[in-house]
Amino acid sequence: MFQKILIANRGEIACRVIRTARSMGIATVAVYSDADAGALHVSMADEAIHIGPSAVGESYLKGDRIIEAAQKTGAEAIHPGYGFLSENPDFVDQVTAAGLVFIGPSSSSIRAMGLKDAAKRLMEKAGVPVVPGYHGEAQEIVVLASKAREIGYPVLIKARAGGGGKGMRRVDDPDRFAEELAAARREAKAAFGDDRVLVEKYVEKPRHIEIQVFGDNHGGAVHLFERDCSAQRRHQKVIEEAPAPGMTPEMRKAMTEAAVKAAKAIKYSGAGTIEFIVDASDGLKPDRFWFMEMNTRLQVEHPVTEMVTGLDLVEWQLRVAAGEKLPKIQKEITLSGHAFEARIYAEDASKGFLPAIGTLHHLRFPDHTESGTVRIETGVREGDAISPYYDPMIAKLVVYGENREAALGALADALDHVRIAGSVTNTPFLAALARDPDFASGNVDTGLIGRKQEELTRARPAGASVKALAALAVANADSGGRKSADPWSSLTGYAHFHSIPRRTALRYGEDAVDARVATRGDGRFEVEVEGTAFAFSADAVSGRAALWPGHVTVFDGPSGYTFSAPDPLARDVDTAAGAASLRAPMPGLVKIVRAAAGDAVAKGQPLLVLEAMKMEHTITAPHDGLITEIASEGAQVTDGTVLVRFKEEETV
Ligand code: MV4
Repeated sequence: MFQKILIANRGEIACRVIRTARSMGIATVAVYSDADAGALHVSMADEAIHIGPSAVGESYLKGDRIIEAAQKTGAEAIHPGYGFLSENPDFVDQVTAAGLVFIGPSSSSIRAMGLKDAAKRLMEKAGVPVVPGYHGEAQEIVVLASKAREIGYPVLIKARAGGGGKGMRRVDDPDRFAEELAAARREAKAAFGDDRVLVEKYVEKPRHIEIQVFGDNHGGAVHLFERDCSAQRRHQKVIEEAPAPGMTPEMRKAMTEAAVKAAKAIKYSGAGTIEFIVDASDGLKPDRFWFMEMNTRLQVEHPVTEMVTGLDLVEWQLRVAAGEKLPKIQKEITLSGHAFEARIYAEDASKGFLPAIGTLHHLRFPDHTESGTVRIETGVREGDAISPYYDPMIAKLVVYGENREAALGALADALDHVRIAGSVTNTPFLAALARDPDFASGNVDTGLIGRKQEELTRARPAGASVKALAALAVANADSGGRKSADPWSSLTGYAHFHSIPRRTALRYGEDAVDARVATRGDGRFEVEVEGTAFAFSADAVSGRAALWPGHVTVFDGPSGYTFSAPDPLARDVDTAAGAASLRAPMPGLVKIVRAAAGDAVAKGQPLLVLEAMKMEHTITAPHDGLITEIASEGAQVTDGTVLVRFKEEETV
């Protein structure tokens, strides 16, 4: 077994691999970019090597720097995680040429599965069912159009170098085939540098059921049952589960046998996933599933398989890469219970899933629920900024229950107890999906979210009781309760008499919240808001509100409602800073600076451009003034960082 491995990845998967490596007594080396210098995976590893600037092309995709870091630290093997270089066959060859072990499949396996047409031909030859269609070498339009007619419309044109839904075109009308083919080719050429296509019969309302497979270097190959990943939005998986709802022993036998056959056909080694598309219009039938593609890596959703088999897939990866046989034979691998994984993202589902920005000022997850266990996989800590450089996934919430109903209850309950303040998240959307009747009944297909997106993403406005809780939290903070992060720690310090109602200066979006807070004699609190009086005990709201600089977030089920609340302490600072400085509204990169120290600027004049979450934000002068300091181009800032200082106005 390896003494030391390098993890060529970041975020939750890097933390995940380090955790198992540590449990096996294997030393770990992390690699990190500028933006990840303070990241969790860096602190978890035994050693850490800086590999370059924040942009992935300058760091995590720099295979030579990663190999150099492994050699420098004496790591014998490299775990790629997923994404980045995990399915780059040239990187695998470079690692091997450097005398290191790539923890994953051979470069030939990756190449064999990389082009969808060749992959399908290989699977067909191995006796694995593939979607009826044409995946030959001929690309002339007359040939393709003739094949489309033979297949029967509707058909799907797919880029052979594509994957994950990129470069696909559905054609219902034969008269539009030529123009759709031309468009598909242009898109494929632009995206993959390869405009060759295949044509398939379109499977209506498909389900996505995938089989986890594992091979070793001794000819062994097994399956670890199925996962259903049909709950997708724009080819991004949202909630995954194992086992698949409605799966029958007959169907499972047929799919798992096909998957193992596929793995053996390419002498696959390591963790892999065979993706099938399933026509479930008449239930799950063994003659209605077809090979879609093979993922030659460990997948994001592998934890649901781990939960229902009780196995550690990263441990298996390490053992197989070190030359060991598969740890179990097929009949020793059993399935019990049910698991879900929900991907928690910094994105605003109510605004078209706009990427969100911010700092995770408050980050808490439930550690259990009444009907099942909870497992959190994350690469961030409370206080981390959502990086504008990488996938804004905050955490994977994985739950396990003895059956699907229990697991789904655990999922909904756990989502209701996620507490994240400082950035908008998709948690309300995930909770709505978990509670959707079709999803709950297992009636899931890949179009479900698209069909119901409006109702699943509709934002629920803050109710009066939520506003009352916010007011109470701020009132308490104003009276000096801010010393502790928990706004409730000093509430009990209130004198036990009726206080005079205090107004609170809260804002919710653009609206002022007019609330009055009073202490009642019995140690309870009365809050009046929008004409309604609410009575609270000191601890009735504990754990439901988070105070962070200039804000309070109140949690109501899976939703967090954030109010701006001028922080009494920050107000002093802001007063000084308000006249004299301009702070970053969000974490990001100072991309362009349009002014300099010594410049006299006018209110509204653009001063700099901040790049955050792949968007540019122009920061303008809040008032006329003379600049004394301004951030430099290329500076990486977090929200609240002072970007510009103005000459203090002479006080009379
Ligand atoms: C299909 C299909 C219908 N018919 N192929 C999407 C990404 C890639 N894995 C292949 N995909 C599809 N291939 C035929 N012949 C529908 C999809 C598809 C899909 C498949 C699985 C999961 C989610 C999906 C979302 C949209 C389309």
